Amino acid sequence: MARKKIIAGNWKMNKTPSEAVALVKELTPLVANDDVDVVFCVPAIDIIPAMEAAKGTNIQIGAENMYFEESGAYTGEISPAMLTDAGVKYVVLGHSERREYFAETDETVNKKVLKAFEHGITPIICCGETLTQRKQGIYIDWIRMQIKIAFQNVTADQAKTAVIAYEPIWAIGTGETATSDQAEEVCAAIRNCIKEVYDEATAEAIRIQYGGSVNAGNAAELFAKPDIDGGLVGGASLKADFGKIVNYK
Ligand code: G2H
Repeated sequence: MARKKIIAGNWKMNKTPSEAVALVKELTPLVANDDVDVVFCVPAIDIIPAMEAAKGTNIQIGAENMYFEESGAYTGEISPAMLTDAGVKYVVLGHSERREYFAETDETVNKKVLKAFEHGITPIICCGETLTQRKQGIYIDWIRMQIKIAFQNVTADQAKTAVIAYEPIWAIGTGETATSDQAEEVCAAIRNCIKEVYDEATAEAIRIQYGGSVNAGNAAELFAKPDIDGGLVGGASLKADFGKIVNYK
């Protein structure tokens, strides 16, 4: 069965609540495409106003992070129940910026992945290598390790519904995109890793995005690759270009 593409914006730390509403309204007619799942992953404070603005459209609102505990004395964190109560269905987990600036590890990503599934939230699990790791030729090994740890104790039925975002760190926000062949090589290796950990059916069902300077000019070539099921888009998701990415065909 063909996998439905999923194209998600990752707004990062951009847009105030009123700006978020304006951007959702501006992009709504441009991203109206039911052939793909369209998700806007927005800052926590923007979730409710963005959700309101997206009501009745094909846009789904996601979060950019979530904590792995249910509730309690974790100042500044947001819980899975807070997200589900607001209607959130997707959460980005383990983005390289969270790993770099907020000390996230493969182990905390795994805890968050398990908690997201427990609450019926689909995790968009990020992985990716540094330029040094790529040059050293260890990038596939590195990503396989990230995937294996992120999926520890995740069942095959859960894994089938997950989204993985392959984001080479050297291509994030740099304007330097991986070539479609480089991206496909890693996405295929990720699918193979999922097949080894689970089975063929799980590997065929799971959706794998590419992320890293995706734009209106390179989306079609990237998304045409057999193992790339869409994209996680940063900078270009904040402007009208996102409409062109969603309608890449
Ligand atoms: C990678 C990506 C979105 P950008 O972080 O997750 O951002 O498209 O700006 O490289």
